[in-house]
Amino acid sequence: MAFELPSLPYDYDALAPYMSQETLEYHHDKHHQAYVTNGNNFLENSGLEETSLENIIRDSFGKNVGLFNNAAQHYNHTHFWKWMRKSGGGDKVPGRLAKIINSDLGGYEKFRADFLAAGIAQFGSGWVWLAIKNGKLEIMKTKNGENPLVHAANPILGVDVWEHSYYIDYRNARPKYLEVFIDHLINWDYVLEMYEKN
Ligand code: MN3
Repeated sequence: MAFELPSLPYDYDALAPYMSQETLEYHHDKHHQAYVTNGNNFLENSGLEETSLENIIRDSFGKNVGLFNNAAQHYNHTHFWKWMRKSGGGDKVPGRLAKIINSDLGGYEKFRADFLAAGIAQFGSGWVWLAIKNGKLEIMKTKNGENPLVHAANPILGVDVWEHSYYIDYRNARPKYLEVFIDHLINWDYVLEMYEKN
């Protein structure tokens, strides 16, 4: 099935001042669109046209680099838009999820510190994740377009640490962008929704 660019689940100015309209216009309309367009070109005659996006990602990993990079980035960004909301973030974690963050990650404050540290430590382009691996929550980081699906895990939250995600609003200050993402943007309801699919 051909990839399609989803609309943003909010207005372009909805996340300001934390993430500007200009960032969302470039990031969604240009970057994500390019992954969709290029991904569709690589998908044609790949033998994976009828497979789900998740399986395309797993099956192309290490075999079809062009298809993998674009399909994974399409998946990552499709969820990334939904992992954010206006007036999100902070410790307003839905009860059930808060309990699991306590038991698996040592509590919200430790999750916040470790997630931030992982994002700062990721060298170059990549993503930082909260994922389920072996039945437990784990913070992971991956390079470029890779995601937990190709590391035997299922993502429930991810943040884009490619420079295109923060350079307009924060220049080179990746730590500031990550703090704002955690404190003001995370859509915990969608994180819970993904958790419950597992
Ligand atoms: Mn991006």
